[in-house]
Amino acid sequence: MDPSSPSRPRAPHLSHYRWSEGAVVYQIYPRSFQDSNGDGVGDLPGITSRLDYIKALGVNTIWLSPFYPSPMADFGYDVADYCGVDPIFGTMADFDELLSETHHRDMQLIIDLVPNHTSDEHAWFKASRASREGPYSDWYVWRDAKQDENGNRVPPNNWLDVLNGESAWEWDETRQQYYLHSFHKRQPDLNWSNHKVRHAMKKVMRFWLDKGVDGFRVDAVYWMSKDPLLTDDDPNPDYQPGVSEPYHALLHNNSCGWPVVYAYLSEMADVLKEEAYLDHHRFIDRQRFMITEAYPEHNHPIVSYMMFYVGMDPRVAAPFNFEGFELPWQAQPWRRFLRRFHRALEQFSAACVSSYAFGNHDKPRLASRLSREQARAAAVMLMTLPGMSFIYNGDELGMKNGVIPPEQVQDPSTQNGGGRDPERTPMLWSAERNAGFSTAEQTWLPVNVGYETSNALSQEHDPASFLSLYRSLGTLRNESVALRHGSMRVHKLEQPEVLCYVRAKDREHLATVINFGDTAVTVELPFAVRRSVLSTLTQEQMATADEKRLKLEPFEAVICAVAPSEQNGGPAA
Ligand SMILES: [Ca+2]
Repeated sequence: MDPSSPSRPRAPHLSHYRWSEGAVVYQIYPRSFQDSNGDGVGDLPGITSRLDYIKALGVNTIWLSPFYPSPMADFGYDVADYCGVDPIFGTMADFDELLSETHHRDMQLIIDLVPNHTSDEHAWFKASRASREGPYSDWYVWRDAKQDENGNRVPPNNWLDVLNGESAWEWDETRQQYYLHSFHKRQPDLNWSNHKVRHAMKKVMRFWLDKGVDGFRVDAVYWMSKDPLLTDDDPNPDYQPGVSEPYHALLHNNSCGWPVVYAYLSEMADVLKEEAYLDHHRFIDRQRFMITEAYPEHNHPIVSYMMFYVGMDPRVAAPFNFEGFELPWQAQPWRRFLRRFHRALEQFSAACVSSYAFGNHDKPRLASRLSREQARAAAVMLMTLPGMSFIYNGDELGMKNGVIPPEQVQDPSTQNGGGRDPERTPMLWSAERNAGFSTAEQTWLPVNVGYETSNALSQEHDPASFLSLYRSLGTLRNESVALRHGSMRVHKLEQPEVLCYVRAKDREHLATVINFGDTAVTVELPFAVRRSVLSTLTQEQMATADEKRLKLEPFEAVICAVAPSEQNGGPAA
């Protein structure tokens, strides 16, 4: 493929579905995926060299975490140039090659957009801190100092930074003012109430859309909008000093999440619908899409998620759903959530695309949060729920948190009991040096122990491995119109520890049944089982179908084809 030509025009598909519906999305943390030049850090050519592996998982969309020029104070989430490639990851030609090769394999590529803040090395911030008068003076959140009773300089209010729970304000000697940083002090917050900032960010979106990217994952959106009067946050009555993270001393009711954020986001989403990006509008499966990162408000998660549809066209945007991290691994809370959430989406619009994730670069590994059997059942749930299913790189191998010696800690965040390095360790490709990730003497984070016996290569040939399970699930999801585009109906069974839901489209009805309990159980389903399709246990132990009765081993998850009935959204058999 010629990397200099925009790679977007591809053989048009005659599908009337959008690619986002039922997508299998694979999140790549570029630093840790594949190093191609032996410097111990993953890079874009490394990713390109692994595209066939990704495709074989049944993935149809890749999400790349940031690869932009950055001083790496927060490993790329501190962007110094939104329209470039950091030399550590390669060149723009490497990006073009990756995009082109991704499209060549009929996969989409979405990229991380970090709109809330830039690096302190971004040209906008350099200009903004240089003068209170210049054209960029109001692009960031600047305020004069306050004075305490002794006349000492103090920050404008009590807001805290997310990464360390210290003051979110940093004094700047040049401007003789404080600037706001909701995250690291080297990540100053952009002033989104300035329309020039919004205009500039939409230009960034067009730069990448013109190259042919299929959409964006939008980072940390809650912080884009805060109280313009900068009122103090309220104290958190549940805060336990010395036990809770310092950031949770306050409720953050004014420092983030003001409703104007939904107007900003719908303004961004409108870019995806501009004429230039609907060039294949006859084929809606080419529609660009963006997904926003925001963890829900604890007491009302469904309200939290639905707020993102205010003023939003659900054909081009959706909020991330983080219940895969928020909910305990129990049948009852999941049953309740799934029933209520999908009813709310259906009522809003048939065009809504939900999204599920059980792992990402900010949260402890799935296989460390749960047991091996539970993590396999979670994989079945992830890949049979509606909407977009996000797999974090390495979770398909059952990778666990790495152990980071104190002298090798990289993450600037001290939250979550010592930072996010454990979930960011290098991919385990093979039994070779550094697990095949890199030929360097030392990799940027240490490689997990045990890779000699369990890695992508060894798991490929083991039918009981995580990789084999994920590949089967990916293939199943791609081949199943019910899993990709079907309705969702949650059933309540006699056994409270068993979750059951049916995805149905046309004549295809697939039930997912998960035993959350640690004892074997026989359940009576409200419909007849036709055949078992997949189980988290090996073939020999597979649940046996017996009309409406199904036997499940402890922690087993099964998928089975069932007879259409009124109960599961189909015509009575
Ligand atoms: Ca490298």
